[in-house]
Amino acid sequence: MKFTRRDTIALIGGAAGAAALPAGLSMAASHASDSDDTPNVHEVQMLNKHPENARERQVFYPDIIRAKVGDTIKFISVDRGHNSEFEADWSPEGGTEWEGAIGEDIEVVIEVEGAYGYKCTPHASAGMVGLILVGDVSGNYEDLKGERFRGKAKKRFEDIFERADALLAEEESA
Ligand SMILES: [Cu+2]
Repeated sequence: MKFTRRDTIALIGGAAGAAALPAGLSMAASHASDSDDTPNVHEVQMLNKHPENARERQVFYPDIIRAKVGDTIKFISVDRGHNSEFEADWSPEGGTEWEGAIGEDIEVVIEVEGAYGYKCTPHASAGMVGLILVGDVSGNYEDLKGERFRGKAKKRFEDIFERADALLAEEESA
């Protein structure tokens, strides 16, 4: 098999790009379409393995969603055995609540702005958690970051918050 120089560059670019992709980068795509008032649908896959890092097991992908009030989050049961459930302690006061059954696809319309940490009920302490940032998150984002998370959720959230901080800082400077 012969590669042209262009093919090679494309391959290298693709591989390097994939390796450098932080979890949840696809949020950039959903975020880009958020500039108007039309409600958007954001898809989150429930997976046994992270698509770009097989060492990361039990994941929501992407694990950060940037949304606005009225947007729909669609949790897709790609691999069996997972669900998505809101967590009152990780949500804004009076925030939208949801609880999917194990193995069920669910659609959630977020009606209250703020930062929402959420979990897969059986795998929360295994680190299967995610973050949805809806509208202005200044009301509870810092509180959420100060929560005490259990097991592997602690490390996952640290990583998630690092990327979310960068995303919010970027928005502020835009
Ligand atoms: Cu799970």
